[in-house]
Amino acid sequence: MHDRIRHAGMHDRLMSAEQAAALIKPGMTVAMSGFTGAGYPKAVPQALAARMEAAAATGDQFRIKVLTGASTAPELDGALAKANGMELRLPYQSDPALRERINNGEIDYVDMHLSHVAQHTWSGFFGNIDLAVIEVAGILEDGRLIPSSSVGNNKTWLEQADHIILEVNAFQPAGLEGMHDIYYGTALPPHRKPIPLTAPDERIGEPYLHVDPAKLLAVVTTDAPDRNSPFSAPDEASRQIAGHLLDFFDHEIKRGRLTKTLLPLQSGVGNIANAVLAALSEGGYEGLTAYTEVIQDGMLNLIRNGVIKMASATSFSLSAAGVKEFNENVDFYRTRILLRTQEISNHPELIRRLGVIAMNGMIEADIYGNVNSTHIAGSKVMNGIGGSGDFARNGSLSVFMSPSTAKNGSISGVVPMVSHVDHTEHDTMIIVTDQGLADLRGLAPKQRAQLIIDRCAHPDYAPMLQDYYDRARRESYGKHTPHLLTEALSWHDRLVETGNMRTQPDLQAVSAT
Ligand code: 0RQ
Repeated sequence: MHDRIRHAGMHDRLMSAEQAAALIKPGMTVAMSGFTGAGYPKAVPQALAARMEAAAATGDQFRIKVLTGASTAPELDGALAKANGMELRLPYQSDPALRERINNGEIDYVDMHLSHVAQHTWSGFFGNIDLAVIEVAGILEDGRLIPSSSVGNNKTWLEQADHIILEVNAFQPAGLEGMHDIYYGTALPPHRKPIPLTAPDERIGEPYLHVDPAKLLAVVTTDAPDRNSPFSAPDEASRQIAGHLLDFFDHEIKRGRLTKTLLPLQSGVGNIANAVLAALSEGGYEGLTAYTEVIQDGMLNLIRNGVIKMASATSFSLSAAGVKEFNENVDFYRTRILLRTQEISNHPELIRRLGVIAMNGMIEADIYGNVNSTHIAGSKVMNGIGGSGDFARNGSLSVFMSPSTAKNGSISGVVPMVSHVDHTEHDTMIIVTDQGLADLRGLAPKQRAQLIIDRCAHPDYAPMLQDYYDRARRESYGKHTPHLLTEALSWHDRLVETGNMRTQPDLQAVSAT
C-alpha cells in the first residue's frame, strides 16, 4: 500500500474506517465520490452505517445529508438507506433500498441535471459541505491525488468541503494513472471563459486532483472492487430498438446529415443502451468517438474492437467480466479513454459544440413527444434524470428509447400524456421502441402525435391511443395540442387502481384475439 500513498505526511493520517467514520457527526452534509457504481468510498460509509444502526438501537437518530456524483452501490447508498441514516440525497441514485425510502417519503431526494451539481454547490444551494469522503487510486509524493474509476464531482468536493477523508483503494489498477483530465478553469458568471475543448480526445486539464493537506483528516486503505453489476444479454425488444436506430443512422448517412463516423456518441445507463452499443459493433462502423458520462461493457467492447477509437466520460459502469477485461488491458485503454469531471463530461457548451448523439432510456413518452425518464405513475421515482437532460437538450440528435410495453404488457410505453416531464417535446427528436422509430424533427404537434402512434405504440395500445387522439382532435379546448384533460392521465390512474393501463373491455378484446 505504501507505493499507493507516496506522500510521507499522509502516512500520519492513516486510520481505520471506524476511526474515520467517527469523524462524521449527525446533521452533517457529507459529499462522497462515486458515479454509476464506480469510484465510491467502500469502507467509511459501511462503518458509518454501523454507527447509525447503533444509535437507532438506543433510540437516537443519526442522519446526514449525502451528495455524490451519481449512483453508488450497496456499500454506500444501500447501507446508509437501510440504517435510515440519510435525510437528504442528491443528485442521482439507483439503489433499491434508497429508492424505497425516498418513495415512502422518508428521504428528501433532489433529482437534478448532473452538470448543475458543481455550480449549485459553488453557489451554496446545498449549504456548507462539512466533509468529503473520496476514493482515490493513489497519492503522489507531492500530495496530488490519482483519481479512481470515476471523477464525478470530486474536484468540487475536494475544493468545497471543510474536511476530507480519503479512501485509497488498492483494487483499482495502478494503470489508471494518466487516464484522467481534470479541468481547473471553470468559474461562475460573470467570470466564465470558453472551455477550450473542440474534440472528445483533447486534453484541457491535468491528470491529478488537488487537495489542501490541511483539510485532510484521515486516510483509509481499502482493497475492494466497484459494484460491477451484470448486464443481461440483449432481449428481442432491445435488439429491435437497436435495429431501428441503426437503420435510422444509415438513412441519415444517405441523406448526408451524418457520415460513417457518425458524431460523438453519448449512451445512457441500462440494458437497452448496452444492446444498442452491441449492435453498433456489427453495423460496419469504425473510427467512432464517444463523448459520454459512463463507459459500460458495450462501449468497452467497441473500443476493444476498434469501432470506437476514443471515449471521453466521467466514469465506468462495468460488469465483473468488464472489470477483468479493463484491469488486464489498462495500458491499451489508457490511450483511448479520458475521464473528466462531470461538469465537463456533461457540459452543455461542449455537448452542443461537439454535436453529440444522445441516446437514453425512458420510462414513457406521450403522443406529443414529452418524455418521462424518472417517475412511475407520476409520483414514484425510479432512478433520476441523471445526465439525460444535459445531453438531450444540447445534443445534435436526442434519442429516447424504450420497449413499447413494460411489466408483461400491462403498461404502455406510449401514453396520452406523460405523468411526469423530464424532457419536453422541444428536447425530444427521436423516439424509438421495439415497434419502430419516429423522427419528430420539423413536425408540428398533431403530425408528431400521429407518427408516434403509428410507429412506436404497441398494437395492443395503438387503437386506444388513436381513439383518444381522434376524440381529442374533435373535443379539445384548443386544437394546437389536442388533449382531453380529465382523461389524459386516466391510464396512470387505472394502473395504480388495477395494475393495468388497459380497461376491462380492452383486456377482453386483447384476450379474444
Ligand atoms: O423494471 O427492473 O423491475 O424489471 O424500469 O427498464 O426497460 O430494463 O430499461 O434499464 O434502459 O432503464 C428509464 C429506468 C430505463 C433508465 C430507465 C421498468 C422496467 C424495469 C428498467 P425492473 P428497462 P433500462 C446517463 C443517462 C434516466 C437516467 C438517464 C433511467 C426498469 O434509462 O434511469 O437516462 N434513465 N441517464 O420494467 C413502469 C413504465 C416502465 C417501467 C420501464 N412505463 N412503467 N415501469 N419500467 N418502463 C446515465 C446517468 O445519468 C448516470
